[in-house]
Formats: sequence, structure tokens, C-alpha cells
Amino acid sequence: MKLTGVELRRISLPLVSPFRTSFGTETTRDALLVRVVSTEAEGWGECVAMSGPLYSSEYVDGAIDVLRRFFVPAVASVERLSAVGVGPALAKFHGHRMAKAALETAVLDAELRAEGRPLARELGAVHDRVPCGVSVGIMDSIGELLDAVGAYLDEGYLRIKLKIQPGWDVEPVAAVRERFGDVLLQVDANTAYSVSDARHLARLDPFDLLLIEQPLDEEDVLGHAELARLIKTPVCLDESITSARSAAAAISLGACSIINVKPGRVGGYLEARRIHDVCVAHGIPVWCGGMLETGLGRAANVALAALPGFTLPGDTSASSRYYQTDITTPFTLENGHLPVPTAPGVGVDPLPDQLAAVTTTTEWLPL
Ligand code: OSB
Ligand code: MG
Repeated sequence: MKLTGVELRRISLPLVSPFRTSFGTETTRDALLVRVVSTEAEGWGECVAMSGPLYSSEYVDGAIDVLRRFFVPAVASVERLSAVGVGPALAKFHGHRMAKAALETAVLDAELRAEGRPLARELGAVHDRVPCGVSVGIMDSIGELLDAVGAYLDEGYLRIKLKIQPGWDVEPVAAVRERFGDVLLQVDANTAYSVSDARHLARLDPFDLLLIEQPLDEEDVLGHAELARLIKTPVCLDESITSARSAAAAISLGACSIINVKPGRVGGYLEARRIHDVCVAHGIPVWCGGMLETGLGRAANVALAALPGFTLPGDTSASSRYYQTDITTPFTLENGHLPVPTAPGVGVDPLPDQLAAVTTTTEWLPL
């Protein structure tokens, strides 16, 4: 494949309700879409970086800059480009995994579309639908939280994840358990605690949570290993896992017994599959995280979540959980599941009118 150009398109979609976490409140999803054009086909990649460096060090403007100045030129100079060549072409550049993932995904999508092959099959998916959970933000009151959780359960979500932070942890968990019984329940702290909070976090032990996600700083892998010995709730890592190598190290150190896989965070779907394989080899359950993706990113996540090691429901929620109007045909929940796309590549296309309506800027990089 030979690339003839790359489009960097910034979009802005209002969220149906504000999403509050320990790192901030999102009311709009400002994201970047990468479209590669080759002699054979076009392909799309959604960059999961957010507008500010709050979840991770990456952010949309930074991703655009590094793609324009370094990654697109490096990939454009590769003879006979294919998706497996993107990682090696970008390996000399440190970090910026979300930007790398978006470009690799776009190339992979173009390649698979040209060959008529679906992403799910390419990755090794074994299911035609995946069970879905929903990530519920921090609210102003317990009453508001219970209403939100009740509505999601009515829609059919099979697992609830509560965002927590100091001051909003034991009480909301206890309230959800009391109201909704033995629903599958887990929490996500997005690094809001330290090891010295172990005794407090052990107060979550009686609630039979599936897991606690990323309680400590992303670099504090040893702290997670120590915490895992002090609490009963299984520790799951999100932010700390940036590659198959860091996954293997965290598992060996006893820092986690479950891993959240987000392709953007780890540099793409090919590395995400390698993490899946490492986890399967170690008997560590994985599940597919989310970054408030549009239908484009969601389609690819659902394909990944259909691999055999994804044994827990993911944060792969329906389009309506995020957006009034998605940029693709909306993903809708059916008995708590989303269907795995079967069309070539990521299997969905942006709807031109919807895409135009949310586009704030586009930049064409001719090659
Ligand atoms: O930590 O999993 C996270 C959203 C944005 C950034 C980080 C996270 C999240 C979520 C929502 O929890 C997942 C989703 O529904 O897309
Ligand atoms: Mg998380």
C-alpha cells in the first residue's frame, strides 16, 4: 500500500450528560480522527487523546502536532506500507501512543478494507456479540447516582462501574449494593489514592466488587502490588499498562490480577492483542476499556472485545450512553450486548452529514 495523503480532522460532540471523574468533568468530546488515503482504499482511526493532559500526558493538540511533524512523514516514507510496518516505523519516537494508535488503526482499516477482511477476524475474535458494562461518573448526590444506575440497568447493561475518589467511594458503593443487590459492580479511581489509603480502601472489601481499577499513580506499580496484598478487592490496572512488556512486568510483580485494555493507551490494536495474549498466558482476565469513543472507535473496540481472553464486560457502551447523534449508525444494546461488526476493516463508516456537523477543523497532509 502507498499512502497518497492523510487527513487530520478535529471533531467536537456534546455528551448527553457531563462525565465527572477524579481528573475532571467532560461535557464535550473533542477528538481527532485520522483518515489515510492510499491507492487501494481509505481507512479511519480515532485518536482517544482528550482535550487536556489529565487522564494521561497526551492531548488532542499534541497528537495533531506529533502526527503532522513526525509520524505521518515517517510512515509516508515506508515502501509497501502495511499496518504491521507502522509500529516499527514509529518505534524511534518515544511515547505518544494514542497518536501512534490512531495512525496505525487508520492504516490497518485501509488495508483490511482493500482486502475485504473484517478487523474482528484479523484480531482473532471468537464471538459475534460482546457483553457491555457502563462507566458511571461521580454525581452531586447519592440519589442522582441511584437514578442513573437504575436507568442503565433498565437499558440492559450487564455491569456497572462507578468512578470513585476520596469522599465519594464507600458511600456510593454501599448505596448501589443496597438498592440493586448482586449486580456486577466495580470501581475506577483514575489514580486518586495513595498506598496510605489502603485501610480506607479495605472498607470496600465487604461489597464483593469485581475489581478496583487504577487506585494509585500510573507509575506506582510496586504500590499497587503492596495494596493488592492489603485489600480483598482484585486490583485492575488501566493507566499503568502501556505495552505488553509493562503488562508482563505488572503481572509478575503482583500489581494486578485483572487488566483493562485500551488500544489507544497501548499504541494500537496490534499491541492490544499482544497484551491480551500475555494475560491469557498468565490466566489474567482482561476487559476492553473505553475513552468515550464515537462509533468509529467503538466499532474497533467491540471487535477487540470479542477475543477469547476478554472474559469480563467492557466499557463498550451503546452510542446513546454518550451522544445524541453519533457519527456512525449508532451502536444499540440488545440484551446487554453489542454486535461485532462484520464488514471489512473496522466495519463502519462515518455518516457524511453527521461528520460534517461535528467537524471543527480539517487539515490535509498530501504525500
Ligand atoms: O479511566 O476508564 C477510564 C473515560 C475517559 C477516560 C478514562 C476512562 C473513561 C471511562 C469511560 O471510564 C469509558 C467509556 O465509557 O468510554
Ligand atoms: Mg480507567
